[in-house]
Amino acid sequence: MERNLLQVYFILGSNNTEGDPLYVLEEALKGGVTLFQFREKGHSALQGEDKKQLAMQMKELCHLYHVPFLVNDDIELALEIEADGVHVGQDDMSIDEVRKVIPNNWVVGVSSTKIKEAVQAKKDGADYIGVGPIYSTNTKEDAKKPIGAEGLQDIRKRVGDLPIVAIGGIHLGHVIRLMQAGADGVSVISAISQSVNPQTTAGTFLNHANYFARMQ
Ligand code: TZP
Ligand code: MG
Repeated sequence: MERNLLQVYFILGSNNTEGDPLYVLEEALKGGVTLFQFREKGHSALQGEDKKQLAMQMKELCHLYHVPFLVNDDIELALEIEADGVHVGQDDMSIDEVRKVIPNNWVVGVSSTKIKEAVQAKKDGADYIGVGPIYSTNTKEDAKKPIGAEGLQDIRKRVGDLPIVAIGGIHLGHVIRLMQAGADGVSVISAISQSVNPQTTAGTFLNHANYFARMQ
């Protein structure tokens, strides 16, 4: 995959904002997020037809702004609504199983907290890995222990040029440090979804990522 897509990777589900998730998403898209993942999980998560309707509307919005739309975990839903890819965790379907049922050109991402998981994901042919949690987060209830920028750096050393996006507790002030540690970009939920101005926040994330790129 084009690694620049990972620069500002926004993730959102209906319970990550008190507002209208479609409004938050469109603001974030206007601000310049580069990739989007629909992650409908946890407390009061939508299911069935409601989940599908929201996903379809989000996909349409993303495509309006030429941003690829990925689905977390739910391969069936991703196929039904013709997403652009999927993201799976360590406890979800294996990459092999996923690849068997999805179109060739889809992006497949895998979560990795440890070196071993990251190395395995690379072997299995993941397009990118989501590495974290980097910092502590209140967004994911069952999040593992944070690995810090050092943990990210250790993983980068072991996976060559595999595209990496850092995730977990990330705010604007972390971007440069995490890209120095080897991330191609940052993945955030609350920093954008809980922002009073998601558009400005997304735009500032992109400025930070671009600033780092220019310094290379
Ligand atoms: N995986 C590891 S941490 C996390 C996920 C989905 C939550 C990230 O949310 P936030 O609000 O950016 O910390
Ligand atoms: Mg999962």
